[in-house]
Amino acid sequence: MKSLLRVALLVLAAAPFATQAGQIREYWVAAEPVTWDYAPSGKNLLHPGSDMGVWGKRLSYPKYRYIRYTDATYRTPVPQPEWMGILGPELLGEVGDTLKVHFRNRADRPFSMHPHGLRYDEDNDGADHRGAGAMIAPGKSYTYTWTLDEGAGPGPSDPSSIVWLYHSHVDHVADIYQGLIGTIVVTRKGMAISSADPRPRDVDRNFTTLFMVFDEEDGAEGGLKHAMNGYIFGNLRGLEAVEGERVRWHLVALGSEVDLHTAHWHGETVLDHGRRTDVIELLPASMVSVDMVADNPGTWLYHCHVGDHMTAGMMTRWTVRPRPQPTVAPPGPQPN
Ligand SMILES: [Cu+2]
Repeated sequence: MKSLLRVALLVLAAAPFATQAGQIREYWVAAEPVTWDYAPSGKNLLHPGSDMGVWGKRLSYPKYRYIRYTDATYRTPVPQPEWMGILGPELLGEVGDTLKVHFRNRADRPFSMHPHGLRYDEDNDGADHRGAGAMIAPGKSYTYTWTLDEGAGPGPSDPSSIVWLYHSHVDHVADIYQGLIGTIVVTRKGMAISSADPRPRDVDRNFTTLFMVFDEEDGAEGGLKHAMNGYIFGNLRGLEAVEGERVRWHLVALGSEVDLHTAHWHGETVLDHGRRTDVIELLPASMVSVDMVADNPGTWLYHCHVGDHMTAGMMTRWTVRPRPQPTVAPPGPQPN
């Protein structure tokens, strides 16, 4: 009897591990030098008759980006949707999962990966010049282990997934202006599509936009690139939904005291934690997830509503395509 009780207690003790153990999700990410172009079309796509003012005088700059690869060979990059622009890969998981991020520094200066919101120990903070992951030298690699515990997941009044920033944290300010920025999306436990696909099942599409003024020329006005995902004057493209889709928008910002942004959608409204609005306020390191039902077909402005940010090109357009109509057979003679 005593041994039976002991077995029962052991089973009870083991049960939480069986149900709470999530997936281990591996990502291979390299920091690499790139040349970034803030307006690949070379044009002001908002006002085709106008130029881009002082901000258009120079458009390409050397930067760094986080690039995701398929595996440990770091040979095959994983393609990203056009709208992601300068953002690094979106790292996904469900509460209970663990992210193993194999970081390789292919740049010429030390960089790191520091995640907001996730659970980590000092070696995996990727910051503060302390711990094994704080400063990865050029040519070196480090595997970050980050846990998606309850504290990393959506709170009671959050939607079914929330966004966190990650960025390099060696030279705190410069690393971010250099372009080493990405996001993590954590889905509430039980809301993932499947164990293989941690995206939330109550959403049809998600977009992430970073509002940030990149300082390319030590504060000179023409070098202050008022960018959405690294693009100015309508050059952020590919934000396209289909009529009727449930769209989740993740909004993030970084930068300095000029980085107070008011993201504004034309054509639709969003639900922000129970509040209905069409403007979301952002400050440096803000992270906000809001929901929209895209039910108004058209091509609409999506921009920062701060006056001098609009002047500097912090604007683009997004599209809701009409839902394809079911085809109806033409009237004709009925078969006998
Ligand atoms: Cu702004």
